[in-house]
Amino acid sequence: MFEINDIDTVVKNAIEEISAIKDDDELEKWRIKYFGRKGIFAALTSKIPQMEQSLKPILGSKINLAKKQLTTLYEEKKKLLASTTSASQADAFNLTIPGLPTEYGTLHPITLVSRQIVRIFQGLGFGIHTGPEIETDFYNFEALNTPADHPARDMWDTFYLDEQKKFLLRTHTSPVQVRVLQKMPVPLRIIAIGKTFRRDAFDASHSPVFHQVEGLMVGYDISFSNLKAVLTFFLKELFGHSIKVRFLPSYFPFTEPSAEISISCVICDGNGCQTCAYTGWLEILGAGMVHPEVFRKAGVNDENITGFAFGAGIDRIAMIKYKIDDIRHFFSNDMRFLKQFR
Ligand code: FA5
Repeated sequence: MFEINDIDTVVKNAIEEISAIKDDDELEKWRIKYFGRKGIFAALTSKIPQMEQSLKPILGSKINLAKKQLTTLYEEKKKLLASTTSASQADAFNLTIPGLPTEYGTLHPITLVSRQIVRIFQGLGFGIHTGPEIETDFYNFEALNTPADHPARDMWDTFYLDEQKKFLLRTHTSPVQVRVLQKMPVPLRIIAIGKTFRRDAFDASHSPVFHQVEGLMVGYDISFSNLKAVLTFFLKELFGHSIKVRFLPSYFPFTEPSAEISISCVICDGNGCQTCAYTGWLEILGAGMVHPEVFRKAGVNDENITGFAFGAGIDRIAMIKYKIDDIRHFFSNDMRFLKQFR
């Protein structure tokens, strides 16, 4: 039960509360508190039927009066808040406040290294070529002196695209050698950079998708000395002129003779560390003199033409240059990693 005076107390409290209100949210809470379905006025009204008969009309009209008074206050407050908010919004357009910084993207480390390689070879007069990522068996293997029954096919675990094994994802950039020899006149010197694919398990140093740079220089007087000179210059430009470059005999079906080329370890300066497996050397390139069979398959039949070719893994080069211990960082799309390179 309640008394007539209780209504006065409710009104007094409501006026005090509304005058302290500073924003729309508080005002809405106030409205719900007094006028909501479970609000104070609803509660008061619901009690009228239990009141003494003679009091009912007095209480009813007193409640109505109070509601009217508070509704007027509510409307006024609402208008006041609307006008002050737009005034403070006008203040927010302060033209003297410095703007928010623009977020710039960064280049992927593979892109950075690729661009640097392109610059070095452009300086030596090499043209830049590309080839398709989907290749045929002919360009990826057959024309590179690696027929189907050749044991060297085991060097490249291949993603085939059809049951006949005619189409595949190129396992290296070497098929570009054949495509260029077919369409360009000799002498020529080119590099080709792009994605390559192998069914290798994804671990710290292997990715099923990686990047290679291929090089090819062909002419009438190209010898192994040219190969040594060009690749030594390239590696010193890339890693710094204090490194040592080492050539060891190797084997590739499409070059004869073939070489494996290493640089002195840039982490330990050749003294031996975990990165170079305590050998002091890091293997960077495969290379050699173009095999006569590759020239024949590409339709180059002049016996006086010779050339050298090389191929390197760009991901491994980027790992060495930027001291990255896991190739998987390149493919993780982690902004914290990517933002370190500019
Ligand atoms: C080749 O692919 C030859 N085509 C290179 C060549 C070209 C030799 C021209 C002679 C003349 P190899 O299979 O060794 O060679 O691969 C070359 C480089 O690719 C390796 O040294 C390594 O850096 C990189 N590589 C190979 N497999 C992976 C892989 N799964 N993930 C990352 N890098 C790889």
